[in-house]
Amino acid sequence: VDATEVELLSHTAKYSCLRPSPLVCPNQSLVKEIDVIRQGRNVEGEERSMLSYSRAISVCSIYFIVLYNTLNPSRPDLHGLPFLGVKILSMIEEFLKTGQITEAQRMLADPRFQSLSAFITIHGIGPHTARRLYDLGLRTLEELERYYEVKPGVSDEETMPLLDAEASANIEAAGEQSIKIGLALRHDLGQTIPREEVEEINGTIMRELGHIQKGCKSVIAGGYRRGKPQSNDVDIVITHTDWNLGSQKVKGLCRKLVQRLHEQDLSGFHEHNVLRTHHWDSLEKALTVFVSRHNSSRQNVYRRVDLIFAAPEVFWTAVVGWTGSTMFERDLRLWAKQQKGMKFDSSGISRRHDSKLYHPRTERDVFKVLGLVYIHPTLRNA
Ligand code: DCP
Ligand code: MG
Repeated sequence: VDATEVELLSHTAKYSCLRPSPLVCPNQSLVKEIDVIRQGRNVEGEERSMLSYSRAISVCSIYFIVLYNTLNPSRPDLHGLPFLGVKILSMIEEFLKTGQITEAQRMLADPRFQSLSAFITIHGIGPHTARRLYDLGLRTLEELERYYEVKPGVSDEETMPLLDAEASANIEAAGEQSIKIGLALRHDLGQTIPREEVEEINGTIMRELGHIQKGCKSVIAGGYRRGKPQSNDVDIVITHTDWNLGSQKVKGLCRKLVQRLHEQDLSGFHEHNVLRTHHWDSLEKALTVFVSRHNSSRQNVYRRVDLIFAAPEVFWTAVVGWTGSTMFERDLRLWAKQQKGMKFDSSGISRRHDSKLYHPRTERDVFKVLGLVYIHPTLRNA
């Protein structure tokens, strides 16, 4: 990388949706160390600071060689790179000298950090709830189990009734229920899902959907689509192949499918989007816990599966919105707003001044409408 190239990068690369970011970064150990500090900010609810570290990680993932040069006086001065402030640069310097960052090591040894990090691994527990539980004096997952009166591995419907529209009337209760499920199934939900099984789950779900509505299609989005060998959950975006009538055909399908999966004993628990207090788009979706029978030698495994239903005219927007990464999505939104006067989210693209809607017919069209060069899903690991 020569000086002009760096100049170019530093000016255009503010938005991660302009940068091809591979899954495996050239210096994983540095990123891992910075990520500890990011996690520390996350569990403490320091969102601005967390975002700075996320951005630094994202930049480091593709610029490691450039960074290295930064610290070598015989190379050009590269302090102009985006999102690498004095503090983070000095941490990187420390890492390159010693293989560690003091602040990260301090954090890893901090009991509060350990408890909060453990708590947020549970589905249904975010940083805010984690701190509330910690303030109640709870320190370990076993203590959480006792607090919520959850018996590990026990997840039958007698102890945990289905989350449905009625439960949603009480967000508080629904949140608690979600945590109980997360705790009871924590050993299953804590395991990652191999690609092969992700594909099998998609196959099963689309087969069941075919019994309700013919002519649907799906794309598996999320980390799977970005090439991750193992996923924490499965994100499936579904639409109908009929461009003109698909919109009507997709309407209400979400509830029907979840109902059917439940009748077939394929779905243990589910939440509808009404339950989501922090939902960021208006698509019909179900956040389910799917009963996966992938490995015949093993028992059923519970897997988190998100089903997202989109009308054909917003299908590719939804696919792009659910492919991630989270940083890539954030910058897509920012780019659209700041540079194009447009609004992008998973449920659609519109022009701000006159609310004109765009209906891209392919994924490349989504990028074109936003004035972006197409980036392959496997290079969206910002
Ligand atoms: N997403 C988003 N904003 C959120 C949550 C998700 O933009 N608040 C998008 C970006 C994510 C994608 O949806 O990449 C799927 O979210 P996941 O949480 O499932 O994350 P991944 O699929 O990327 O990784 P994994 O499921 O393996 O943890
Ligand atoms: Mg996912």
